Amino acid sequence: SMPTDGGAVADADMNAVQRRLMFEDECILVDEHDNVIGHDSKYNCHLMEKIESENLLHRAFSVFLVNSKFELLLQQRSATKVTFPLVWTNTCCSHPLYRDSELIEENFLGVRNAAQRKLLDELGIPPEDLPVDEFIPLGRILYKAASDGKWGEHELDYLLFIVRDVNLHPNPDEVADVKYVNRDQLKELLRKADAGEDDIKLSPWFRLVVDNFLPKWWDHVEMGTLQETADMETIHKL
Ligand code: DMA
Ligand code: MN
Repeated sequence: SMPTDGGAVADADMNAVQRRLMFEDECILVDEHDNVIGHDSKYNCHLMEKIESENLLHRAFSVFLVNSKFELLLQQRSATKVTFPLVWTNTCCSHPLYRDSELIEENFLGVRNAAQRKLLDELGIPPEDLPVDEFIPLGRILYKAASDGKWGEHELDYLLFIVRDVNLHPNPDEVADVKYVNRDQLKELLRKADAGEDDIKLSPWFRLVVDNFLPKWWDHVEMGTLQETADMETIHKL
């Protein structure tokens, strides 16, 4: 059936898999300094009205996986995602959940564990192919972005980089398409998105990372000095 509230996904129209995750996933609420202050459902954390009225901010992560040729793996979100359906974005994004294994702050282990869990869920990459120690935390950003009238993001997002050749088995509930891009191919994708060609849309957080960090990361990973660009002290408000 058609959405009834101006394009926003109404509860009754929500895909069953995504609805289940909206209520089962318990996100970690943080303050602007990334201190844990509580928890709330994924549903509440992504309702723009709640975000605004209660100033809800939750912890998230964004993985940037490149293969041994330093090509970046992108995904197109499935049409059934409640927020940002069909947009192209970085390899994998989600939220560490309010559970012991994903709340561990030492060595960013909670966020790394969550990344390993979702790379299996979304892209079918077995955990043994992605040892948690291989994720390189490079920074944290804080941003807000509306998806449509009802849904949006307000996140403190850990940026994780990993260099790895992997086998992919994308999960159609999560992912519509995948592709690797080199620097020129990403430039062409950005141009198309800006020009509105081929219906290409990019996620707002991917765009922020592309504009603020990715060129430098790409320079450094090619030189073998990626670790030098890591800054886990600053929280960049974008
Ligand atoms: C949320 O990603 C995290 C960021 C950085 C946007 P998502 O909407 O893909 O989360 P999930 O896969 O859990 O639905
Ligand atoms: Mn979120």
